[in-house]
Amino acid sequence: MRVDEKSKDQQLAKDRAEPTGNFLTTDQGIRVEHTDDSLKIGARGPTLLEDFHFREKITRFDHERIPERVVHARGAGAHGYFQVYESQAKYTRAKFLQDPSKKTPVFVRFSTVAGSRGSADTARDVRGFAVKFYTEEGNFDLVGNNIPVFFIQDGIKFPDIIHAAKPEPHHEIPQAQTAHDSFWDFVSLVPETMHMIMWIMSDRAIPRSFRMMQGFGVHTFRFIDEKNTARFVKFHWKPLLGTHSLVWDEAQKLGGKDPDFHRRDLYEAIEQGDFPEYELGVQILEEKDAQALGVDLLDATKLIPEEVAPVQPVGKLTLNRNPTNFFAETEQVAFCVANIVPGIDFTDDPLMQARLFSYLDTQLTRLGGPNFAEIPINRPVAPVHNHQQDGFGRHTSNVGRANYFPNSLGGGCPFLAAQQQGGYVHHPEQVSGKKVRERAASFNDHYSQAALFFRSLSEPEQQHLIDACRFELGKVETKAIQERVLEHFAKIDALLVSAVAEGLGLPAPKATPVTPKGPPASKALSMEAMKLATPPSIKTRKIGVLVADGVDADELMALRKELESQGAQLKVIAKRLGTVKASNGKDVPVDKSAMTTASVEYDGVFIPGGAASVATLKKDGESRHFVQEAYLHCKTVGASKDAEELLKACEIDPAAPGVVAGSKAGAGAALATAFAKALAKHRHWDRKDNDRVPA
Ligand code: HDE
Repeated sequence: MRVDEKSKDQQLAKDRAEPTGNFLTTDQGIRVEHTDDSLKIGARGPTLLEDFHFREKITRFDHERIPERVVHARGAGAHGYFQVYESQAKYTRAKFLQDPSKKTPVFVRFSTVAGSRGSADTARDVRGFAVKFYTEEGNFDLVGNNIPVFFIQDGIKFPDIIHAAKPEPHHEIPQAQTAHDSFWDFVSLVPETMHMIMWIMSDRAIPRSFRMMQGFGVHTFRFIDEKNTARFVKFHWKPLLGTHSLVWDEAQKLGGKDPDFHRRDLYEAIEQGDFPEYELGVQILEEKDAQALGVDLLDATKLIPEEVAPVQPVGKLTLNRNPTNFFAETEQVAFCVANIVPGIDFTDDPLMQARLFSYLDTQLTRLGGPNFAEIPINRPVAPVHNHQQDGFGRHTSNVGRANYFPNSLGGGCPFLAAQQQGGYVHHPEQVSGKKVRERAASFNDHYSQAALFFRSLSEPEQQHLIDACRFELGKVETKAIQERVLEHFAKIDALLVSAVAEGLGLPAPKATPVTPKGPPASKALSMEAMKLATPPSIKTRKIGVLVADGVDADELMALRKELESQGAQLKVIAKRLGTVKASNGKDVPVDKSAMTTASVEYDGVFIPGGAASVATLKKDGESRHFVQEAYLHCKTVGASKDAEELLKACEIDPAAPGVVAGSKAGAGAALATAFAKALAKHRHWDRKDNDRVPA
């Protein structure tokens, strides 16, 4: 069958209901003549049970909610397509990885893990990165995260870690955060969590955007080629916009000012045609080489450094369409690790094995029975024929009387497919051994890769990680838990343990850091190091421009021209909506009133000249706060020569890193170019006087 980029959309279109130009009806298609008053005996009399429209409307409302996901409840989705760069036949026979001219439709859902459905997007947390490929051979779900490792090694511990991370059971506090006793109690008692703890305390856990984070399949999978040769594979997604993060203060403020920050960012980018793109890459490991790696590929708390196995580019994912309806698509989508296609297979990773069971199981409750694969967003574009039947919400009306296999009454149909006909054949892995409840000795080293991660970070990244640990553990009330965590940190890194202990006011245990096996550091683990490797870009970045009456419109124009030519967005912010009067008498439209926005919603701030405008802003506390806060968050701050007065009022040195001031950078196009260049650095961590400036 021919599957292309449009296949899934065409299938979904059949279930779309378009109200425009149509009458209001009941669920039975009866046209409704009045929907504002219930049917009564007299205008002030009792309501009648026979009012079917009233009963139906209320009943349907009463049953609108379904259980939220037990984890990853908060999320946002998008449609798109995937295309390989060249055939991957040398590794896999999966059909969607063969033909570079083919676009396979996909649906992606990004999520946080711990918070409930209404929680804030910017909580410190792992992000889910789940991709459903609607391939011609059936659905393949790559249900990954934005962190390449996991907290635990065996899925039997998943309920424990999640119970510990979620709000505590007696008072259901705190929401969407791990800064509480029960989470750290578990962590302190389970050292296999240490590597993931490093990641989750790092800036990775507060991404700038879903469009700017990596994704990982986490587990080791298998690729199977046409000759049935199996190789280990690890999946990676790399965002083409680079990997960027927020700062913690910003993330916390955004939680209140715009709890939908990531959801909105994704939605708006797609609406504006700035389609998020991610490169799929694979690390391929020959089975015979696996032993020599020094880490067990079945241990999901470990990664394979890219220096050991490079990530080979495979293809590109483009997200180009927002869901039509959030509930129908993003909420009802059901990903399952067990959904794989010929050419891809599992491994014995005990975390993965638990997931193979859990997803379908949880969906039976969440989506109300066994027929959720028939919900439009979940339906494969590949044809489905089998003897599964009945149950709540069944849509398919199976034809004929032969609902069993084998049968002769139905002509033996549906019939079996041999491997050559696309039948899924499991990799015939050789296994033998005793039944035991044991952890493999090869899973034992819990500190080496935690140390590798910490040591691979740049100094500012390490400092952020230390601050995050001080924050999280600082909220823990039980001293013994803090002390136990420090004992683990002592085995990771001397700086880490001493700095965190200092913040907690506790004596640092003697550091006995492990020496990481393998490379001493890995560039791919540091976002700062990766930034140096990717061409700097300001594409899709948002710049807040502060103006008042008397602003220099020409400077504003020059800035707009430069930024927009590089794909960034400029938002004019003033005291009130409407327009401000520029110094040349023209009206400048205002995009946002200062009251409805904040510096945390922008990647940089610019103050154009115009003496009257600058004088007004200088007197205005809200404007000064905007500039100071952006500076504190290490964002690019730009000011025309006249506007440097405002910088002075904000105690900002015009010569500080990432401050682009007119007296040095010039005016008009020159200033705009210098500002864009500084913006492309994303943040300027080397500001020495940050603490001096209040935010
Ligand atoms: Fe999940 N996980 N998980 N998980 N997971 C779910 O399935 C589970 C794990 C991930 O946007 C649930 O339909 C177990 C690792 C994502 O809809 C549930 C274990 C990774 C999503 C479940 C893990 C993930 C989920 C809840 C340990 C990264 C959201 C609702 C063995 C590789 C998908 C649902 C979406 C969702 C179980 C560990 C990623 C309960 C038992 C490791 C992205 O089935």
